[in-house]
Amino acid sequence: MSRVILVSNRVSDLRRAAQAGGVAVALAYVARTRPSLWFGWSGEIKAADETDRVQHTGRIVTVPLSPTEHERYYLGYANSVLWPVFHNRLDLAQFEAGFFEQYMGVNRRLAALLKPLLRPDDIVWVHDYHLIPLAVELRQLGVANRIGFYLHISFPPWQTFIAIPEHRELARCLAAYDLVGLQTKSDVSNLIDYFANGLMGSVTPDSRIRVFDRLVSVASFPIGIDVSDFARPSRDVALVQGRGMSRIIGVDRLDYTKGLPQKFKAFGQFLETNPQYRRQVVLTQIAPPTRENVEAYLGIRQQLESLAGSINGRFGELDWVPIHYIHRSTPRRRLTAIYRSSRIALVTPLRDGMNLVAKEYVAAQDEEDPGVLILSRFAGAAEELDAALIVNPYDIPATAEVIRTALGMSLEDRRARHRALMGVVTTHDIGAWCRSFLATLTRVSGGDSLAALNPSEAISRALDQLRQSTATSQQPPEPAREAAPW
Ligand code: GDG
Repeated sequence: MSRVILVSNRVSDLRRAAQAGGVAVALAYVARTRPSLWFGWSGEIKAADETDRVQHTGRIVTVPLSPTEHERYYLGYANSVLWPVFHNRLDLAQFEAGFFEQYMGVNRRLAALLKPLLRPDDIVWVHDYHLIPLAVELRQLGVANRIGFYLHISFPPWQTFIAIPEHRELARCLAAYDLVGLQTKSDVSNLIDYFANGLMGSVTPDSRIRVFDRLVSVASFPIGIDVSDFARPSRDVALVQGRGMSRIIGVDRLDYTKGLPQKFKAFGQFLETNPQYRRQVVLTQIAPPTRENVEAYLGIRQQLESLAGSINGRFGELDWVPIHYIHRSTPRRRLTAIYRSSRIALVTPLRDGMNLVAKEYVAAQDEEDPGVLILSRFAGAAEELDAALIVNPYDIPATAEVIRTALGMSLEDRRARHRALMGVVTTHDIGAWCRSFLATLTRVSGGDSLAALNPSEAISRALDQLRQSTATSQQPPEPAREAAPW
């Protein structure tokens, strides 16, 4: 079995329990179950002349960032340009001079540090938006290995993507991969639309996309979870469920994409319009801190604390606090128990690549008496988990109404929905995700076409549209900015 070289912004300590954050959780599984090497940023910031010191700890290899790299690459281009734009928040994007150059520069430096560690048969698997240019940089250094890319966040509609001044360079970087994996079919359609409308890409007869004289395969690989992590009954259930009280659980990094203010408002509205449920229900929101140095995150904590305060002040009693808001990370073992003892999971991001919490909640339920998943239509997970109660998180009164529906749902209905959801979560688990990405990468880099791999109907449709639009379009392409020669 070939070694998999995982490359991601951060790496996890494999000896410690998984950290908050979907990418860390997923890659820790791959690293534990395959011959692998995991390469990424150590989380340290060191003086520029110390940043080339690579640290090996078993199968983990890390490098530090310099203060400028941290500011302009990590806080800057990755988290103040790509993260907001890919989540449709152009209003929060900060297109500042110097960010993109550092972004390319860090990727160049990481590629040079990674290259000596590679063996000819290794599969290189690059993860997420921080590292889009890594393959271009590796190819420039002569690396001929199979290289795949997986984007954990959603890919935006093409009109949003072209707002990034360097969108063509990013596309050129994507095209250097043998395979680009996305979470959902609609992400794939968005990327194909962009290649067609933004770049005049064309489709080859074997369903690859030709852009910048490269052939790239694009497909969806919805990420899953390790079901066995959540399926074991937990011993401390009694500790987390108040007697006669129904718990609604939310677990989200404190991020503006997660729709937390809308969730609190919907819960407040539910209490307002359903007085019979007061003293019967609590909303427990676990919201560990994240990226607190990024400007756009400054207001969100204050906004949530103020909303929780005003809802608790308005409805709370001496013996009942409606919202439990916990701004700390919770141990993973404890999360399972909390999921299992919660009547409802309220998973209402405004935009989310997938959302693993939705799947974890399903896996943790008691099949005899399962809880109800309320899921945003804007989470990638909604494409697969259609047996959940699907909501538009912007529609606060409707979400409040769905909370009432969930609390009143019959045991029979809950069991039927849970069976359907569990079927998806079990079939498309983390192992299936990993196997199917790596198998597809191996096949497409060996010359097999995606068509031979039986792409879904939605992707075939998007490819057909691309074929048609490239056949009829007369518009000249936008002039290239500084082209990366490879
Ligand atoms: C990105 C994409 C995509 C959360 N709080 C605690 C904790 N967590 C764990 C959860 C879950 C993970 O972190 C969060 O994963 P999500 O998928 O919900 O969200 P992101 O972090 O935004 O992940 C996302 C994902 O990548 C994977 O591709 O689904 O769309 O944005 O596993 O359980 N874990 C512990 N304590 C906490 O307080 N132990």
